[in-house]
Amino acid sequence: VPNITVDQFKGCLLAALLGDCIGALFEGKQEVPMEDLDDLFQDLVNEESTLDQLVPLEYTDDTAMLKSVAESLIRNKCFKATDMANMFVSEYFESPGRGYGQSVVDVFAKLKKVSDPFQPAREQFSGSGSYGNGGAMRIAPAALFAHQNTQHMLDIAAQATKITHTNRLGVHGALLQALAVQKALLADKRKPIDSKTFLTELKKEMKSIEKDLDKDEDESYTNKLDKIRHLLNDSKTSVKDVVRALGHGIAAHESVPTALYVFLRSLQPIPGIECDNPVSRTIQYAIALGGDTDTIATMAGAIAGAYHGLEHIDRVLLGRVEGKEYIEDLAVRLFDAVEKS
Ligand code: 8NA
Ligand code: MG
Ligand code: MG
Ligand code: MG
Repeated sequence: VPNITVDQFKGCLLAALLGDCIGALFEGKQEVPMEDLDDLFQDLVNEESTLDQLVPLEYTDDTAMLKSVAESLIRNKCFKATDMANMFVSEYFESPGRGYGQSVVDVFAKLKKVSDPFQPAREQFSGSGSYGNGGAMRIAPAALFAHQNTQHMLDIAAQATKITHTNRLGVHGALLQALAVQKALLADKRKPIDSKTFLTELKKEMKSIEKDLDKDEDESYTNKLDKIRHLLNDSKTSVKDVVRALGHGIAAHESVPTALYVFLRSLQPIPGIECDNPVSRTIQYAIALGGDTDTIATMAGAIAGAYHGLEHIDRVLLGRVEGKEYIEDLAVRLFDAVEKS
């Protein structure tokens, strides 16, 4: 059994924070020029740079909701739907300007009035539920909290997602993200990650989660995992290839597999990215893909941070973002809650 450390919890949540805050500078841009982005990152990691007027970079909905997931699990030592829903609602109404999805705000308004915390989410999109990536973007604390028991983790992750997202694609996207964070956390650090094995094991889990799906359903996460493997096999894979094959949008199925690909690709150097810190590289590459940059960078960051740990969080980069002390303390309290749960 691997020895999981509090520094991995810190790495996970701090890298998620970095991805959100830096990614938010580019959210919605269809293309992000590699060279400009590399110049920005060189500046951001340079203590002497004159970027001070730009900082602190503010976090968005991704981190705001992640905070609530973590705080609710810490306080209750288990998942409590009403409590987590209340946390989402009060966080949103205290700070509504953090770039929430267009439709999820209707859920928050309705949650104030109903007693069933799952009802408003079920009513979204004429009853089909949201397939946005808002469930997956905030799920890392649930993966850390329940990493010792996969079934328990998947159960908590599904429930935590269904407070706002009930569409199969939204829920299963959060489950894939949780599994990826758990796997990165538990990976043997004495040898490099074998991407093929990593993906094969995730595919086994997702096959079982998607067992009721039509075999040739194109939008299955099982199929996406095969696409990730193909892209990793080709050393000439470009930003455009990745976006074409996996997407970079606000839908869970067009961003969660993308984030996983970004993590695995960023284990090695990437042409056009100067920085050799693997966590910073992960975040930079996620942003280079454009689209929902904050959310893809936060998800890729969470996986990378759980694997690489606090020692690979660039302190200068971290100095530029809002909420770093709070998130580091949150990681400590989440780690303590695991030991007591
Ligand atoms: P959400 O649940 O409001 O979903 C986001 C959007 O996805 C909706 O507004 C719809 O346009 C679309 N959508 C989701 N489900 C369906 C469906 N069943 N049928 C048709 N359309 C659907 O919000 P969320 O919490 O999932 O957030 C997702 C993303 O939006 C996050 O990146 C978040 O940061 C936010 N956001 C994104 C951008 C951007 O430009 N990429 C900008 C601001 C906010
Ligand atoms: Mg956001
Ligand atoms: Mg946003
Ligand atoms: Mg986003």
